[in-house]
Amino acid sequence: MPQKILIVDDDELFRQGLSLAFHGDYDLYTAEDAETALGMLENDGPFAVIVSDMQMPGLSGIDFLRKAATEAPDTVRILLTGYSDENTAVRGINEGRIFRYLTKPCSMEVVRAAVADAAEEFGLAEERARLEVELENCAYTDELTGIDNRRRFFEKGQEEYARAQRYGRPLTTMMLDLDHFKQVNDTHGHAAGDAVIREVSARIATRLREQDIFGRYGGEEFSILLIEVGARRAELVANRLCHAIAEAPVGTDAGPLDVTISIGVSELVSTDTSLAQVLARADEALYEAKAGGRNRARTAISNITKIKA
Ligand code: GH3
Ligand code: MG
Ligand code: MG
Repeated sequence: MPQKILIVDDDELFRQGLSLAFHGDYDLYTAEDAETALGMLENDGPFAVIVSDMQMPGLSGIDFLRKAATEAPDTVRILLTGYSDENTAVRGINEGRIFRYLTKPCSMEVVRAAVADAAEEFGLAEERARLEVELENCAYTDELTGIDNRRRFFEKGQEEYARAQRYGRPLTTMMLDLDHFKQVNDTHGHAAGDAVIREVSARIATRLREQDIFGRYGGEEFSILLIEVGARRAELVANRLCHAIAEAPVGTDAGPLDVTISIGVSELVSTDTSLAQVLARADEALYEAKAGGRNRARTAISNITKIKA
């Protein structure tokens, strides 16, 4: 898709000249005054580049570009000035954060070159922003399953932990671990093991609510934070999750495999001093679930007074 360029100039001949010069290279918009251009910024953007004349009836080019810098900060701005305007232009260049200014009269070739540079600058900034988002996703997302990684789980979990503690709200953690998973790898290969981890993760994710926090804690272990949920309800959820994994075999390239998980559940209590402490109890309960025969959930018993829901 060609980049959008907005030309703002009250000189009709100049606008027509640029329209001809740019024809086919860009998606060109022209406006004869700043007010019209502001409307276009709002309705037709995003624009890669704005080229604005300085002297126009109504809002001046400087004031227009200053507004544009606020309303469309990513759009790269070029100012056209007359020789006599150069002193005033300095103010505009600072205030409107101008990429380049051109002194009129100037040839279409000069404008073309400046717009090409500005459009490239816009493209690079876009690419940088895209990479930043990608990098952030990489840092927070588990590659195999696409769910939150351990780091992200703790970041989000920490906030919820603090909120629940402060307001005395219920909060429950779960630790989940695949049963006899080493055998899956040993018998069917690592790729089949990966497919199992992905499918288990997907089945769990679809059974949680939007507000719950679900992360891959490590290898074949997952962790969950149920927001505004106490141990009693969490137990029901945990049993449902065990069932959701055990009820149907997981399809892999090595054929359908029967898989089960064990879950430890632990509720926040008022004497807890960290999320890690709540998770540690869930981990102990998980070991009880394993010892009790696997494919089941166990809840940590706490003698401490529970937070009321
Ligand atoms: P238990 O029922 O007691 O949990 O037994 P287990 O075999 O599941 O537990 P163990 O901790 O002995 O083995 C876990 C295995 O999980 C060992 C490891 O190679 C495997 N594993 C960890 N991460 C991955 C992964 O990302 N992909 C695959 N395919 N395997 C993994
Ligand atoms: Mg295991
Ligand atoms: Mg394990």
